[in-house]
Amino acid sequence: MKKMLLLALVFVLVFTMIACSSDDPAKSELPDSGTKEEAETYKLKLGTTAPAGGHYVLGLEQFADKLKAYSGETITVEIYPSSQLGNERDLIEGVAMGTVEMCISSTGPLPNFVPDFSVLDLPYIFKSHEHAYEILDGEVGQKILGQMEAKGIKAINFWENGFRNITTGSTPVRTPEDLKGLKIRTMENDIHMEVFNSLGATATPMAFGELFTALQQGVVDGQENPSILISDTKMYEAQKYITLVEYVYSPAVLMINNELFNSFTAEQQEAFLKAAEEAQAWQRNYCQENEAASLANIEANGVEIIEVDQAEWVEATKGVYDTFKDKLNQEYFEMIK
Ligand code: EAX
Repeated sequence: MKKMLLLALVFVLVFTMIACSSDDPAKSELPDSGTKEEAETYKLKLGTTAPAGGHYVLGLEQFADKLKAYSGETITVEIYPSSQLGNERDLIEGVAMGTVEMCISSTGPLPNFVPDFSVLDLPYIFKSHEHAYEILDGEVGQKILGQMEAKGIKAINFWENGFRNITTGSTPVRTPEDLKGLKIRTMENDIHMEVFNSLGATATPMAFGELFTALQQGVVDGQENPSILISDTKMYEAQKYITLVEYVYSPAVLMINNELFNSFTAEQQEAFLKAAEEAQAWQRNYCQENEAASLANIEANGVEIIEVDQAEWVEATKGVYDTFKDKLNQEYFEMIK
């Protein structure tokens, strides 16, 4: 009798196990309608230093629209342009702590959080947009982004800020020597600062939100940024020359608080990543298509365009590599070269 009972028990147990295991994969593959109702709804604040109507914000609007649609309207994003939620360092710290849900920031200040970002800032390390995309979307870029997780940030992907040019107010910069004695605003980035200091200028790090006034008031003689952002922020109103050095490729990283991202359902995470990937492609394409128009707009507003022999600038900035050699991730450096 005991034996029979035991057998029956084993039978029930095995049957239950089979029933459960055959049920599970179907569940995860085909979410039932209940999943959506269970998913929490989110309203995310996203900060950027760049202006409304500009290269980041137009891409972010694409992202917000797609995310809203793909998430079944469970995730909406509110964009706060023009440093309304703080400068890039504040934004990154805010996303790490969860006081700001999301931001997009150029990689300029990121070596202060993850030193391996530095390798991306070396002068003339990227030969073209395509070279940059290949590295950033490949192993090097993805490994560096992954390091942000330890800081509390899920770094999603690289968008475009662009190749950086120099603008000045009263002194035209035609050769590297012309930078001697000029005060040039840079980002809070050791390598960018060293480029200008080593050429005899005084690099003056400053928040982007303070830059326009600083140019107008002559606190600095010039600055460096991609043409598209120079045009978007109307810096031509305070500058007379633009020198097309393209000395650094400036990527931007889309970020979200890591814990917040992990609180999304699997479907919401998938929707989020899909929206981010599509918006990234849209935004890079927008930047490339509007590069020439931005430069034309700068010129139309009274700024002289100065073309340079970039080989001369490559040579003049070579010393920066030696200064930072020991601080760079050698493996990534070799992979980019
Ligand atoms: O991310 O600070 C800068 O010069 C950046 O290019 C800007 O914040 C865009």
